Amino acid sequence: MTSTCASRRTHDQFRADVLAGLSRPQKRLPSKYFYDAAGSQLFDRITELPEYYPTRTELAVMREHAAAMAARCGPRCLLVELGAGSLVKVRLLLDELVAPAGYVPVDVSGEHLRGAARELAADYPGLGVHPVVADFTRPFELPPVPAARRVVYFPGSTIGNFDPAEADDLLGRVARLVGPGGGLLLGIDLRKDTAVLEPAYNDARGVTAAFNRNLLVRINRELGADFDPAAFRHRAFYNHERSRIEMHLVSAAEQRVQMGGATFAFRAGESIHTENSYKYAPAEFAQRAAACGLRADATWTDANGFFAVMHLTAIL
Ligand code: AVJ
Repeated sequence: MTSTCASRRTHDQFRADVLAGLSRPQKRLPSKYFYDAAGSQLFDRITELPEYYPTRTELAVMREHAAAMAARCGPRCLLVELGAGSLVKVRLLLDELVAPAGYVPVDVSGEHLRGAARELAADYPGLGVHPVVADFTRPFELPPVPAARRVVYFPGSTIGNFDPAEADDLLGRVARLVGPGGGLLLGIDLRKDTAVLEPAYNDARGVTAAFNRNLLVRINRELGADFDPAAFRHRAFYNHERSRIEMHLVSAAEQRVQMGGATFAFRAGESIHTENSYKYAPAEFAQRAAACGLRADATWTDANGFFAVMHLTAIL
């Protein structure tokens, strides 16, 4: 039972999630599966697009306020990053931290994680780097590294991809993971004009459309489905009522898709909901976090108020 290897378990979970998602009245697929090798490359291209403001704005906020953020983290902290991303942002923080006790990147992709950890360790001699291969949307344990304080770093506004109940659950688990007095440094994308939001997810070059469709390409390759990605149209719009960008793949025609023994029928115009990207107001987010055991005590934003990095402290 415990001998099943991690990649096998991940694969089985992927299959189960896809089957369950496509069996619902409103078909859906979890956005965490966007990031295979091709999807990660497409996401990197998205971050460079003129319309996609979040990454460059967050980087600007980090560059300007890294010293203040590091001061909040305090000396000898153990920095735990959820998702081992590009490593650019965490370097800005590491450059300012006073005698960090260690760096723990947590990521599902063991390969990506080890590569990133090695790269970072080479540039920060003396820093203990302890990668943990885990799906951070589920409970995981930290290596027993002595530290003055544990701080979780969760950049990129990935929290926005969680539904409110899932986000609350994650916030609660982070509070328990860092313990009373521990911290969370979090990137969140803020509410703004639809005229700014919608183009960010409907870029002129069609990179976001390719990123969205790549999920079908991945399902074909890894789960043996027979999706025709070209028969699905990319659609992204801002849902005001729920303060979120929704991404869908809309079937251009009536069609059937096979996967394993199962068949999924699509009406013309029927969609698969592939992602939510929630946008928050800082005060509202702080209120939600407080109910999950985290008190917001510092917020840094850009001049436009497009993006915020928030520091929160776990309370008893
Ligand atoms: C930054 C990874 C959270 O919601 O903006 C980009 C991913 N989806 N374009 C976001 C994404 C479509 C994304 N994250």
